[in-house]
Amino acid sequence: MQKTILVTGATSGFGKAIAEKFASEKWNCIITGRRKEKLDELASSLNNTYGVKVLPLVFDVQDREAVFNHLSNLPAEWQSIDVLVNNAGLALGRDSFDTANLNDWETMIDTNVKGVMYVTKAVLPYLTERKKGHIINIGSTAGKEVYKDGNAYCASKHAVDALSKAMRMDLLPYQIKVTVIHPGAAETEFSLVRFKGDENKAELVYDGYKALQANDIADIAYYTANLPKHVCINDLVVTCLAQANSFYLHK
Ligand code: NDP
Ligand code: 8X3
Repeated sequence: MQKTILVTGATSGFGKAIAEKFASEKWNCIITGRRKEKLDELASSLNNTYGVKVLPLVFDVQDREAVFNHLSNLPAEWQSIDVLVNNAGLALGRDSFDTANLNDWETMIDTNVKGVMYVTKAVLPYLTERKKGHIINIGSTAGKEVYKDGNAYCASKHAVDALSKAMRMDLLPYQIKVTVIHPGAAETEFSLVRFKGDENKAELVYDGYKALQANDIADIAYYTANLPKHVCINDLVVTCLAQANSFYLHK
């Protein structure tokens, strides 16, 4: 039977690559994001290229009501979700604790932490009812080590790490797998968003080494989602060859 994946933040970067990878393997896809045009474009492309069914849903994961409105009453044919990927997220700014912007902090916490909680809560009934499913959370090396000027972003990704552990324990009775993938530096729109459209600053992040690419994370997500029923990768840290951890990057 054809499987279904729901991936948040599918308008660019990891989320888009994950949707493309699973669609290429004939999974039907529920894709979400705020940028409707990009989402519709991806939906058509997946449908035309791979012949899979695609349901694009436009909402902001920070908006609790919107999350539940869109996800709680999915059409019956879309309720058998096999894999949920909590990927939507962002960093805003890279500033010292004393000068960082409070609005940036709130957006990161609301998106990266509360967004994951809202989406998971809204989707869980479909998984618990069937006693089956797999939640893949996208954390970060920033969720393993705090780096200078990373404050709230690192805190939000430490929260994703903690939430993943909590989900894994609490969902054991339902036979739901929980995997958290923690990537290091990866070349997506991430730095452009972090540095608020400053292309020079964003490009510098990936200058002088080969960073992870979005399709690397998509391949890993696909691998973790296709292991035997009794096998679950709990926690996976992945960096490019040039990076050892949050602190050591060889350029
Ligand atoms: P991108 O900026 O390329 O993609 C981020 C995605 O998240 C977009 O599709 C965006 O869609 C979506 N998104 C952001 N905010 C919201 C929101 N409030 N509501 C709904 N969707 C939202 O970055 P990446 O692909 O790199 O990032 C994906 C995840 O990976 C994030 O959680 C990030 O923290 C994490 N990560 C990234 C790393 C990197 O170096 N790139 C390394 C480690 C982890 P839209 O704008 O259309 O809403
Ligand atoms: C993104 C990787 O090092 O910019 O989560 O925090 S880093």
